Amino acid sequence: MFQALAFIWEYVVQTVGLFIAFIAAAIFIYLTLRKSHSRWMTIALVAAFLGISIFFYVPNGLPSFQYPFSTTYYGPSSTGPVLPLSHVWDFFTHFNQFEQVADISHDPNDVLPPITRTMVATDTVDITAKEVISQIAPGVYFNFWTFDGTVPGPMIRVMQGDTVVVTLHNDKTSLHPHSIDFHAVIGPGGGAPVLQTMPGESATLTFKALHPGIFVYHCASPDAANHMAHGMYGLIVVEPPGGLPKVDKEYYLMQGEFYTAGALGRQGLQIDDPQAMLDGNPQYIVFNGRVGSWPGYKMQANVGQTVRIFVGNGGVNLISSFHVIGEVLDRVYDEGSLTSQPVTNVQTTLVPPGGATAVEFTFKEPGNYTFVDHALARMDRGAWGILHATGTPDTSIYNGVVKPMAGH
Ligand SMILES: [Cu+2]
Repeated sequence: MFQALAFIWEYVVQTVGLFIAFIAAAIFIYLTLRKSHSRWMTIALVAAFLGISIFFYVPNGLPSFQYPFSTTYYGPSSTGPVLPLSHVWDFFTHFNQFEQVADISHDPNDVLPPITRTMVATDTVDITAKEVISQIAPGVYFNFWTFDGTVPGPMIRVMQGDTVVVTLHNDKTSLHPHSIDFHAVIGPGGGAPVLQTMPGESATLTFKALHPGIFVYHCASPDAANHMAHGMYGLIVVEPPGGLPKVDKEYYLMQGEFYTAGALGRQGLQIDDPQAMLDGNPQYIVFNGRVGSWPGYKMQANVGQTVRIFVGNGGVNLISSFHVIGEVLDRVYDEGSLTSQPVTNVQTTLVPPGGATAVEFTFKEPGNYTFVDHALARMDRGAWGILHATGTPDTSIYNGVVKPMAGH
């Protein structure tokens, strides 16, 4: 509890200041009115003030005991994206038990080996849902809800026809139930009703991977959007028998949004803002859970190497316009389809929320290549990272004097 206060002391100071100012203003207004008006005139003016306040501050009806106080929603879950105030209390009283993760970002180099076999097998997957504290940007703390403690969660890689046995453990320190909806699963809820798991418990789903493709998985515990906006998503790649064409390097990225009550860059522990999520106005738009400028990705390749980037979008609201600055994507597995012919020679490709793709290209020049959501204002909200290529320059394809502090 006291540790939590250390993260939000700026909010506490701000709230106390506002409270003092409000009381002082109320006394000042009352004394001023009493000096120049009769008692009844004062009461009438105070009533008018209160009435106008209610008109402006309670547009959706009377406040209820939830956070935020006045939010309307029509989703199928009973709670919607709001939290009962008891959950807010539970969060602060349980703050000490949350693991504090130094770097929430799933290492984009952490990709499972490609499928090379042609015979089906049984794959065992164990995932732990865990609620942790980490940083979206330096000094900007957030209560991430994760799969295995990173955003995105682990990449799962199986072959078409495989039987997949997934066990979801919900860590005992969790405050919420969690689940997984695999877009690769054929059956109600993508497996979520089977994998709905209370804190400290486990559940197992067995499914057959019928369709090849690059699929998103995500928590679907009510409110699913709210769980995803806390970081609960990942990719499951179902490869055709024999696997994908061989490349030299593979990377794993997922774009996502964070909706904080504090404005962009506000320091300290950030409380999430369900109304901003409903409105589709995130403060942070990032790859792999945190802003791209810090502490920098370690994605390296050599000139002449062909790279493949698996790109997913956890959303929950925004379509990603994925682009690698200074490259043309030789091949794009559009919509994550691994059975259609890849689209060739592409500048920017769309990755919808709950969708994925893979892009491939061969480095021809050394240097930094910044990948972005090409809705470029989103770079300033964090949506970028760097691929670095080493090797010998080829002046026949790129030549000139490079200026300092130029470019993106
Ligand atoms: Cu969840």
